[in-house]
Amino acid sequence: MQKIKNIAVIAHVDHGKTTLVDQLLQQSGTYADHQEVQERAMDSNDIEKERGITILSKNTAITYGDHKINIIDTPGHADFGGEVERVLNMVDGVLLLVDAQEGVMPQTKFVLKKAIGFGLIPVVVINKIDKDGSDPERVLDEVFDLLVALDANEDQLEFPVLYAAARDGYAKWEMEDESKDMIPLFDAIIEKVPYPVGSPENDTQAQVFTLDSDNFVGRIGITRIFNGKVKKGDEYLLVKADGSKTKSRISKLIGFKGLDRIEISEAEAGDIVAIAGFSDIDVGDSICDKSNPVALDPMHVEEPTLSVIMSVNNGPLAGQEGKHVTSNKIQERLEKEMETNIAMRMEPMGDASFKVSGRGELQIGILAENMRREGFEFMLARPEVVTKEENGVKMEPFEHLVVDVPEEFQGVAIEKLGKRKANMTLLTPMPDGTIRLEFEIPARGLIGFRNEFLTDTKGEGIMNHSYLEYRAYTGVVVSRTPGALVSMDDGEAVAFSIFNLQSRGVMFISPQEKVYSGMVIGESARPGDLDVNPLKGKALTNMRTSGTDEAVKLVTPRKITLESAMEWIEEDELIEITPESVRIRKKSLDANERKRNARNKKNSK
Ligand SMILES: Nc1nc2c(ncn2[C@@H]2O[C@H](COP(=O)(O)OP(=O)(O)OP(=O)(O)O)[C@@H](O)[C@H]2O)c(=O)[nH]1
Ligand SMILES: [Mg+2]
Repeated sequence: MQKIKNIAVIAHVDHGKTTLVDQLLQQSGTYADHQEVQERAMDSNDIEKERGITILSKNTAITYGDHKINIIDTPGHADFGGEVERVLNMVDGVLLLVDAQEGVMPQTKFVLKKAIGFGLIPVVVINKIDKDGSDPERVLDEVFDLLVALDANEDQLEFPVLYAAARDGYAKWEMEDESKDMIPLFDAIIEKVPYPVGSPENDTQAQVFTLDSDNFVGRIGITRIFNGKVKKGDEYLLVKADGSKTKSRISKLIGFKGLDRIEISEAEAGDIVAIAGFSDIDVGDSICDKSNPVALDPMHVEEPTLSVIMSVNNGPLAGQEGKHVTSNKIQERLEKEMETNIAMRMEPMGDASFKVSGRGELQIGILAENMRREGFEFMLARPEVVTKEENGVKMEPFEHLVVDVPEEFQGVAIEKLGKRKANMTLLTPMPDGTIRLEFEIPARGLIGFRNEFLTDTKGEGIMNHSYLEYRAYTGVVVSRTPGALVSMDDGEAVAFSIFNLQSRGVMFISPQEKVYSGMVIGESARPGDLDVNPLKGKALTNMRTSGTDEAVKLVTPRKITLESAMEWIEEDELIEITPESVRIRKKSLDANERKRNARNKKNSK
């Protein structure tokens, strides 16, 4: 029987997980000579590469001495917390990375809490010790205090600690040790992470934690084998969360080696392999012995906290840029997403619209971004938090928020967050002269806050947040103050009128861009919406003769991205998303109707 270790690498965003996995792949000699590999090799999909963040958990395998180590790299961003939760039950240990300067951050708490909940003993890796301002001892204290606060047991409090610079390829047991290579970390994994329990002699039990597909064999489930063996060509039972069972034969069995996948004929308890042959295989399903099927516990992840209504584009420019524009197509795509993404939910709302729920704006935004790249066209409304009722009390999600600001911005940060119903729990002066403020805040209060915060702190503030728990609803939270500049005509925007409108606020559009009545073309400098005309040209003769046209200098418009739009829009606005454009519009395109609605709203208050 092969000696196997299964680990997940977990941490707050950017603390160096994927970079560490690079080095483990590199230094274990997993790559073939001359194999060309990119930096952060595990971040393999397009959006991950573009943004330099991990979105999906992915597994790889290396050989170290006589051991096989299966490693799962996980995302650190709070919105993808479900990706961490779904893999923690598949491993027997975790490497918890903590940035030696930033220390324990909101998502460090979230992932460690989950790991502790699964009974795992973390191997703590204090990373980026090369950084100026790093303070490994302070960070170690923070980790210890956190474990105590999380009610860790005695074994867990005895966690091993290493100091590392993943980027520079070394880890060591003591700060004084020589900075050489990753061998101390390999040794820590071998010594400190327990072997898988379960036996190849038992009846087969395996669980799917990732779904994949292959043009030739169809759906593939990446599974952890907990007991028994799986053999190519043999028949097994697939047991779903609802208890339904289907019998099928394994048509292809795939093993992992570095970035490669290799066909194998058999694998046994403790290992992680990919299985093809079950046409309706889903994340969380069990693959069991056909005569004695004992299903594994279905996966549990935290419920979504944020939802957005996605609907068919019905604006004047609808259908011009997208390939898939119908309600049926959108529904099909969303249903497919829900099969693999166990942290998201989708609910048809009638009226060609769907409620899509997830952990945050980024998670929903990435789904929308993937869809537009696939040729979809649709609209999104303002994100709303998912409230629920407990014993007759309305509850809403709260987040743990940490902001780091230069001292001079401390006041404005506290003031603005106060308006958003944040409750300050901690104020810590940091060694680099900045102030760290910690808050508990309703998730609602964070919608649209990032932009304002960056402006208020002249781009120097850093904010991080992560899901805390549901608490009683807190009443009204302030939202965007500036109004919208709304086009009152259809056509192509004209440079000269954009120039004239610049004094009214910040423009979102450039000359020649298509606009329509009811489309938002800029942010007004004042509260309250303003109907404006971006099509009003100057008579041509004038243009040629006046000479003053030299002065028509246009300010670069603010670029509307999917996520900035999600942060920015109000309840009466929508985002129109196509493969080529992201536009903001009023829900009601008719100016008179908008005025009527506004009046009614005011009267009802
Ligand atoms: N100075 C320094 N920078 C590092 C070190 N390790 C990683 N980085 C840098 O930190 C940044 C983030 O690294 P990643 O490996 O993508 O971090 P991650 O934890 O995988 O990020 P997410 O998956 O998005 O949560 C990159 O710019 C790395 O080059 C280190 O030891 N020292
Ligand atoms: Mg990563």
